[in-house]
Amino acid sequence: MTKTKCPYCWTSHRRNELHMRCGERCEHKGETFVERQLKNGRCPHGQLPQSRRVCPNCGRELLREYVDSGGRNIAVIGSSDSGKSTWVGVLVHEFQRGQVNERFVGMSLDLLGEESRLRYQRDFDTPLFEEHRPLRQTASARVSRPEPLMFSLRFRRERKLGSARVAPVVTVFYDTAGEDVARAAAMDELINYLDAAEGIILLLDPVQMPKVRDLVGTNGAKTRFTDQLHVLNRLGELLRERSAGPVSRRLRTPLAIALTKLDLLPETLPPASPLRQPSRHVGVYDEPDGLDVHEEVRAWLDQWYDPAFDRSIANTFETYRYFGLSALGAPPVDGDHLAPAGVHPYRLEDPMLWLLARFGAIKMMKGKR
Ligand SMILES: Nc1nc2c(ncn2[C@@H]2O[C@H](COP(=O)(O)OP(=O)(O)OP(=O)(O)O)[C@@H](O)[C@H]2O)c(=O)[nH]1
Ligand SMILES: [Mg+2]
Ligand SMILES: [Zn+2]
Ligand SMILES: [Zn+2]
Repeated sequence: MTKTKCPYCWTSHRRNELHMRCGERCEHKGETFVERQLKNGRCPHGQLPQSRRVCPNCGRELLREYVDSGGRNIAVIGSSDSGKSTWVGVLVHEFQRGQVNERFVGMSLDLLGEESRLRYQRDFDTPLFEEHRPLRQTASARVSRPEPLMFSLRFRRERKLGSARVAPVVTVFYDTAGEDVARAAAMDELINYLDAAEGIILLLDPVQMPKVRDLVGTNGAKTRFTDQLHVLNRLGELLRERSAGPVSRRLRTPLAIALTKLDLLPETLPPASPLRQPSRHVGVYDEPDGLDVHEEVRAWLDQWYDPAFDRSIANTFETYRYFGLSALGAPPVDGDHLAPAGVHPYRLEDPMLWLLARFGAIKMMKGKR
């Protein structure tokens, strides 16, 4: 029987272990009981319960769409300032009404629940697309747990007899604070969260790599600097502690590793680089394009960062893929203003499309065109 992972506290529960809550008319209003205590659709006190299921561990309500579809959790991690929040913020926008939306006909993205909608509006959409300013640093999980951003994605599949809509993929994003990933103690707190993830997206900030910094300078920006190799090793260590199998086995969770802020790096990319071309994922995930980029970024990391990085990943993860992207398309003017031309991402969606293809939500096109 499939289990439901609570998107708030990351514990797993069987479907019939989920709780329900007594309704308005019950004198025990607000109390919870195990779903199987339900008799003829009524709570143990004989009244109509609230319809939403409740997590037995943390007591928070689970959205029906999440429970029914078995939501996929995607963890977004990376060192401070690597661009995690900006990536999430622009991604949702692109899937809703940007270029990605145009390239996947019939696709729709809906934020699920009031909390996700309000938070996306307040923390992502308003600053980036209305006030045209960079995002603020994400609060540490020591202060508050990373709150999930939940949305459902629907794709239309072309069939011989017309098209059919397929079941939605409910996705939950956790945008962690980079400062937590750097601190070992805080990272331990993130372990449940990483353990619950069905896909991990690790963002790498090129500006935090010494050779790149010498080349592009820091534009006067404050230099927060974390060893990204350390982040990766720590991630592998923590996931391994949890996995049941022998320690030598590589981890199964698919890992997408994306180099961010490509707009700062044109000099480091050869003229024929696939990273200078727009992505070819139109209606499907184009695997040859994905592999071209993968090899390119691997070589780039060897040259500009550290060959130990790829070795470390290959030793730790069974399935991984490199990406290169820019969420903003151009560097911000300063801490309060994005580039005047606005937000023009490129290859931003690639890691997400790769995971969706692995989840079977979109088709993967394997052959050459
Ligand atoms: N040039 C460029 N800068 C970017 C891009 N994406 C993000 N940035 C900048 O990088 C800085 C960090 O971005 P955030 O999205 O806040 O990074 P974060 O990983 O969420 O940081 P924490 O919340 O501290 O962990 C901000 O100043 C962004 O404006 C990009 O695509 N290009
Ligand atoms: Mg952030
Ligand atoms: Zn009751
Ligand atoms: Zn919970």
